[in-house]
Amino acid sequence: MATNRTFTMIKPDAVQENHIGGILSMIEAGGFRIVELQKINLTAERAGQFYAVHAERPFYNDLVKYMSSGPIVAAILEKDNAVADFRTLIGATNPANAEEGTIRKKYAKSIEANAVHGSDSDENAQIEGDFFFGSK
Ligand code: DGI
Repeated sequence: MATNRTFTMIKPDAVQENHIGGILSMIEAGGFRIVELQKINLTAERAGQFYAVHAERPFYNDLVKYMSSGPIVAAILEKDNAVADFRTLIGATNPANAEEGTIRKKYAKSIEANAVHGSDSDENAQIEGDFFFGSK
């Protein structure tokens, strides 16, 4: 995956509450092109693999349980400066700190149920995109 791509997930609470369309609209309005898109259920095992980097964190078990609690939407997005610009569009991890106009400000319910994931580096964007869509 080229460095002008990032990876995102719409998390279970946002899918459950019918915010797929609203979130994808904000993504497209933000200048991102949706390259790959898939609605899928993560097993606890797969969710655990995806968040393995957080395995030692106290919230890991809750995070795995939450991310496997219902369907998610996984997508690869394309834009110049995709990783950094997407982190700006989604806002802070904790919605209490997310700026006005961000996806998490509008749709996140808590630091855990925070509506969307966005890769934090080009390297992780590649790894995470491949996790769902395979290497292209
Ligand atoms: O890259 P982010 O998603 O913004 O944040 P991250 O990589 O630090 O954490 C990954 C996810 O783990 C985050 O979206 C929600 C969850 N998380 C992070 N910090 C906490 C947390 N969940 C709980 N319950 N408590 C935390 O302090």
